[in-house]
Amino acid sequence: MPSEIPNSAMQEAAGHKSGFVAIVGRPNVGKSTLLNQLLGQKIAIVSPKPQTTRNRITGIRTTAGSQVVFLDTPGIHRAHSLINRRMVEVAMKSLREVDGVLWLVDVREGIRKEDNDVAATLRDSRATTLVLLNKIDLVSKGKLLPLMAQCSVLLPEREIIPISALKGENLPLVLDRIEKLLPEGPRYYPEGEVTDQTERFLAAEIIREKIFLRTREEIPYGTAVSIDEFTEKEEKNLVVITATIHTDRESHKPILIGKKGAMLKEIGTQAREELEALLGCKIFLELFIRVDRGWTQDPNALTELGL
Ligand SMILES: Nc1nc2c(ncn2[C@@H]2O[C@H](COP(=O)(O)OP(=O)(O)OP(=O)(O)O)[C@@H](O)[C@H]2O)c(=O)[nH]1
Ligand SMILES: [Mg+2]
Repeated sequence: MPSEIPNSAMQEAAGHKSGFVAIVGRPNVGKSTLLNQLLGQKIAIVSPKPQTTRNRITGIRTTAGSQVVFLDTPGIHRAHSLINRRMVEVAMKSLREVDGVLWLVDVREGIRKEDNDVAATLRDSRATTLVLLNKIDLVSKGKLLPLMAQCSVLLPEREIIPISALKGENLPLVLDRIEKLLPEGPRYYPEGEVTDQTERFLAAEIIREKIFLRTREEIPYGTAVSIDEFTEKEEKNLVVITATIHTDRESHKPILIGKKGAMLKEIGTQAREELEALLGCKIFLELFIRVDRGWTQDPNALTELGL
């Protein structure tokens, strides 16, 4: 249980259930999409590219009788670079701290080597694992049976549920099973709190998502976003945000700026519009680009950028 949770949150009626549930799986299987759907609100960024999520993202779902704290995690893969190794560590560490695990497999991709490693960890875990075969909207039902058989060999006696995180298919069943695995426990967070991420972090993530959606090849992977200023001007219902996009190569800078600044402008406009909807106020967003050669391989730079 996180130590910062106040005692006042512990006053609960008997029979109340609560716990922590990690969402894990290979990159791009739909973990963040699932988190957002289970919460009914977007709190984790999503893109068609693998390795979009870099940190552990907390999402809280409160009902009359229960509270689940979901932990969305970076995709687990055989990582070589330092940044990717750190991301995989975040995911593997999350597995040790939870009551339940949602293990996602992309039905089009099936089981790969990396999945065997995770399955081995889950076999020994005290957490209840649900195996979720995701993206069933993309394949015919007949394709599911061999994969289900494979999963039941890898992780015997775990429930396997085919879902579509994107379309919401079978998610009520998943929520029902999560409710059943939760131990009795208090409400850790006040009702209405959906995440413990700061507005600064959310702003940096939303900018990073727009970069992931708009740039190609290695550019998104060499990019990080830091927030330099986040000032609320209450009298004007305005938030002033200044952010820096860090790129690890000089040659990426002109691409991120675009012709006559078009790319940077588009990233900024899209991020601003989403932030305005999220925070319910006007946003003044200014973006800068800085070349930080090799930051993805530099332990200190990674720590500074929250990785
Ligand atoms: N058709 C379909 N697409 C999906 C489904 N779930 C997720 N996707 C898509 O798959 C892509 C990856 O989704 P994410 O939620 O970012 O995946 P992730 O597992 O969080 O990825 P990483 O953070 O990179 O590990 C996005 O383009 C999603 O729209 C699904 O059920 N059906
Ligand atoms: Mg993700």
